[in-house]
Amino acid sequence: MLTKTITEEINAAIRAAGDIILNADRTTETVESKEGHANFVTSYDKAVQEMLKKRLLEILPGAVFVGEEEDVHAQIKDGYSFIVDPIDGTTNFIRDMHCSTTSIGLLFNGEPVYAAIYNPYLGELYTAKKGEGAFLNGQPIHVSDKPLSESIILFGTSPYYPDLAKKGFELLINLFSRALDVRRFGSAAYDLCMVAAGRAELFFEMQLSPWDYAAGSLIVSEAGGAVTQIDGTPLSFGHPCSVLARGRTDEKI
Ligand code: 2AM
Ligand code: CA
Repeated sequence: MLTKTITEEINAAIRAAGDIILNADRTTETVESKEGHANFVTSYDKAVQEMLKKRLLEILPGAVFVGEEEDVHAQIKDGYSFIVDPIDGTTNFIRDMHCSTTSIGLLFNGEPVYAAIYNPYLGELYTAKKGEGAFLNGQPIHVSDKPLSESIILFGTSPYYPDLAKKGFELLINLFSRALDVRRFGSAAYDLCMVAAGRAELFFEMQLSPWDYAAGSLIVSEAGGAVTQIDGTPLSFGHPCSVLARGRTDEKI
């Protein structure tokens, strides 16, 4: 049973992650390249993950913990699983662009039941509990119902998958020609929060990993939106897939 104490403790842990990000000493930061193009990890991604793993497993002992920066990723299974991105928007963090988030998704039997995404630069904590709505700093949020012609489109470029990146730009130019404008933040978790809060109408990326969208997908759906793969099939939380999030589903994209 997901008690208020448990969700409050998760919120406290994600705020502590934000403190680490805000207090990062850039002179001692180390940056390593991971597999593929434009894929980095810093000592702070690892430090935040280590702190969260310890705290979250104290909150729910026995839960599976899946963290982006682990060498081997655990498989989600029945019961509780945390899916965590310690810093979503690592390239922004390295460049000091002040647009990165921490993302914690809590799954029960493979489906998200609680989500928290924190943008420490703005002090914005987005949360959602299955069946109880989505919130920004405790205030209810809702997706926008603006038509495509009045929409802000968010997207990720998938720089690490060149073939997919090209397809993504083709879809982007198609949408751009029918929408108000486009934006690219560099943190998929934050993009999903923007859609949930009705600040943007649509987000897509050709391939993301479960830690990028496990929490954000629940926040969008609890805010009244829909999140699927780009072809409309359900998201997968066990392996990477494309992501399409939007407030309205009555217009063909
Ligand atoms: P990250 O900053 O945690 O790595 C940018 O397009 C979005 O894609 C960010 O949310 C980024 O998360 C994520 N991302 C970066 N590298 C990725 C990879 N190799 N596979 C999937 N998503 C990735
Ligand atoms: Ca990350």
